Amino acid sequence: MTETIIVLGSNGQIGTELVMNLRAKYGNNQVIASDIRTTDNAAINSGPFELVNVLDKDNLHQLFEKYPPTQVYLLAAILSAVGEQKPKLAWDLNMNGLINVLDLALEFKIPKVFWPSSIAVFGPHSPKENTPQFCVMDPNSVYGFSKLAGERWCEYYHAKYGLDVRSIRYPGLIGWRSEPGGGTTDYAVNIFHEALANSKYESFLSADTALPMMYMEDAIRATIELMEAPASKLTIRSSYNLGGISFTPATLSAEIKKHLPDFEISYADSDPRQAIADSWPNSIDDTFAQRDWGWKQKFDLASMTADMLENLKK
Ligand code: AKB
Repeated sequence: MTETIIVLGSNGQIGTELVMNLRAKYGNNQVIASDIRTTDNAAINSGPFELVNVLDKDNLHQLFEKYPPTQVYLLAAILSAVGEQKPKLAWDLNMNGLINVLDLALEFKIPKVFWPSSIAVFGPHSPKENTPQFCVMDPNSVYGFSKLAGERWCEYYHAKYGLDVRSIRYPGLIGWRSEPGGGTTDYAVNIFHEALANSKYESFLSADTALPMMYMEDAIRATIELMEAPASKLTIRSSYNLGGISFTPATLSAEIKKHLPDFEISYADSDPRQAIADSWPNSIDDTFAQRDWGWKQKFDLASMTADMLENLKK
């Protein structure tokens, strides 16, 4: 079957890399990038692009009529840090954008939908270490509870209407091709840029704040592998835990120092993102992803750091 794939929110951190990878796999014209704004990013502009606001259902309807999709990836979202500054907007976009797409997926009989969740669905009473797939979840950021509610909607549309919607709870994502936008884990990307440009970085998270992270190459591969897995194998229709690499700003900076001995890290006195990070897990158990669709992570802290620095130096 020839695929027609629409990526909504294509210009962000994940979208940019996902569009590149999907175009390499399915052909440039088969992957329609779309966002609320245009971009000068060559990867996005290497194939069809449409301006779309996911909160405008008519707009989405026209897009799905123009390119009847076989797969839709909904990536448009407001992340954790910006979500605390604009709570109502974050709720509106993260929730109503999803419901618009789920409804239209039923109307257009779209075979597969992907929607990203996050480690932000966990909260202060969730187990901190090796956080399991199923446990107490009491997220206290707007982003976190919008993602948790979104997971419930995905599972509901699957159970009630048979919609094939698939999801991953992404850890913090680290890549050299695209910049993060407004998250709590952004320090782990910014640090590489600053280390190379200025040999120093002030972390907004404290030295010992451990968070689950993942190299973008692994995250994109996980996304495509999940979308290619036989539906019959998938037992989780809320969102799959994905473990990644767990590290602190101190361990990341020690790893960077192995390559850039002059690099120095310092720590901000206080930052609102610290409270969000403190409510999230230190590490994640992803047994279900391993068992159901054979997930296997490739990059560890050492190989991710070496690859980031090598590519950013080019
Ligand atoms: C954020 O920090 O908000 C995101 C996430 C972990 O979902 N990167």
